[in-house]
Amino acid sequence: MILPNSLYGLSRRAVVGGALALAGCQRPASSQVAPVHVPPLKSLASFPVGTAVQAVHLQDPVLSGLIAAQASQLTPEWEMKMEYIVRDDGGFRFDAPDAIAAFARVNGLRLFGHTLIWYAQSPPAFEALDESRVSFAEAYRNYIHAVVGRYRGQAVGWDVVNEAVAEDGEGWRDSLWSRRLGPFDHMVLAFQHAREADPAARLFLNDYNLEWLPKKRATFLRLAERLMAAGAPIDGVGTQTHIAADQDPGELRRTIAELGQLGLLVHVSEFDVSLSRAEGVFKDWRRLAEGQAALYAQAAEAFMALPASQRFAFTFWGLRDAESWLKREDGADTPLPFDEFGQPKAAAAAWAERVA
Ligand code: 9MR
Repeated sequence: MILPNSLYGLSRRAVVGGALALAGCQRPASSQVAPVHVPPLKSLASFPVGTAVQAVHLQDPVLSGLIAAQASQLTPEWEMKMEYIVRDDGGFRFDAPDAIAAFARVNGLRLFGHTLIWYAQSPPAFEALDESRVSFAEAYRNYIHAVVGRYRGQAVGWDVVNEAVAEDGEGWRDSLWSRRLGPFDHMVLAFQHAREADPAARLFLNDYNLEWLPKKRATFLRLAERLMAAGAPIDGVGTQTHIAADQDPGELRRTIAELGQLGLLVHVSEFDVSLSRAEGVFKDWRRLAEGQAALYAQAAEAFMALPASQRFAFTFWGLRDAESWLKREDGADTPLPFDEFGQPKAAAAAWAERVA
């Protein structure tokens, strides 16, 4: 199958470049980091244990060793998004996502694609489409076909539409995609195109703050039902679960349970528990760390309470605190299961106890 290499379809230059990029992929060196108190997470869980990764992480032998030892599934943290793949001239680049895919293959890990359509990213090449060469709808389809088609047979699933629900839970977000292709129709189309490109990949609707704002959760659940009713090929729902250490555990459990009631696969897709984001000016870090461990336990328990067949994966948004995106907000935050040296924390132990 020949896949489009730009928004406009195929160009010979892009095809040759893509082949060279693939040939250039090398297996990053790896070494094992033995966790001190907790067995490798993936050896305990009966479901896939995911982590977010960037291609640069895989060049670090210690970090890539930790990833290969602990995780059974990889989600590219940003390099499978439009911001990386779509060049300003409408061409596509795949070197970094290919490197992640190669690492997954070599180490026997699953690959999860993230993310096809996201309100937050509308590359200039899409913005500039004037319909003189291809229609917007055609470019949209070309993109999804190229990206999903490239990892066909390897990626076990995709976040097809990310963060579609409005911040306050009132309806859906406005985006380039909703304006050009319709607020609901652009989502249905995205699922259809992804299915055409890889019939075996499991297709997800993914969102955040579902445990924080019950109204947003309700809108998310209704949207998933509406997509199903419209015949969109949706297989699962993802709850990112970027939570703070003072999150109400009841709402966390309810979120995972209510998602399960849709009967679709459930992915805890970007789990982390921020200490810095907890309310309060004078923070008691020791208590917050205890709250964090308790939430790791609650999340694991709620996930285990789902029917086994619906447990798609539980993905941490990174393994070591040092790599967390939340460090950009507050360098003192420690949201992940492993400390900066790759040693498991109390949070990892609490999680591990509930899934074993
Ligand atoms: O953690 C990701 C960060 O490194 C990227 O710069 C950013 C933009 O691509 O995306 C972050 O991941 C987000 C994810 O893709 C969607 N849910 C929220 C995540 C944290 O912002």
